[in-house]
Amino acid sequence: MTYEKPYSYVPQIVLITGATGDFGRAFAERFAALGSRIILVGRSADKVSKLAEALVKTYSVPVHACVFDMTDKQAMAEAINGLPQDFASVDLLINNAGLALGLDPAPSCDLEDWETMIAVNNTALVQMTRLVLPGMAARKRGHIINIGSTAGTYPYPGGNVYCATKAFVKQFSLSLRSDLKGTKIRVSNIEPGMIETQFSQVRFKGDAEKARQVYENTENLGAEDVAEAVVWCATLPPKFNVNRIELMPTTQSFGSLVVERFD
Ligand code: 8X3
Repeated sequence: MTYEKPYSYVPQIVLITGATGDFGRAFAERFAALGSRIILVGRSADKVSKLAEALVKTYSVPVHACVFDMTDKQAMAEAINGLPQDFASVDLLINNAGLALGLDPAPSCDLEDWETMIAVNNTALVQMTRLVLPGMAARKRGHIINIGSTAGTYPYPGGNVYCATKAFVKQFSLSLRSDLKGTKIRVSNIEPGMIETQFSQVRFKGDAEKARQVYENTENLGAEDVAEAVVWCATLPPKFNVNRIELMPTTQSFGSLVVERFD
């Protein structure tokens, strides 16, 4: 029996959306450490260029910075279609950009929050995927890693549209696998549960105290733990496709279904 070493495959060009968030930075660091060329996509020119500089300095890898808002379809198309030649053959796309906004019950929550979540978590994700796929298919090489969520499987009060967007990401990932038979392109959906990041600050719109309470008095996972799962999937030999990984802190588990009781 032969044993294949970990990291038997290293993606050469890795494109990461939401690159300056906690997950994005953790992914960028791990792939840069493996020697991959990195394409960073973020909204803030300042944050993207600072991260690019840090990666170049620490890991001596080529980094290309793309600055656009994920909801700007035209800017996205221009940036991806105009990638410099030495970054153009993306072989790992990490669709990481995404967010949760609000935790109010459906009848009272903000419709614009719903629209933003759908625009970023779903519409932008499919647009980015569609831009990158033809090149991967022509090269018969590529991997799309979507960052889903346990929320795509397990609903919770106030999760409403956020949960629905992540269910979309799960099914889109699985459906892509059907379409991509014969192309050698891999697709994986990584589905983290509660992870201590800026996620809750964003969800609670800057309410630091509410965000802090989500992670208090327990043992949390961090972005680097999710990066571990992403790197594992991406560095398996190309014959090995991980469809889904659902992960959560050991301290998080399931509650029972609830029943409405009448007085
Ligand atoms: C994050 C997981 O449960 O906080 O996607 O919505 S949860």
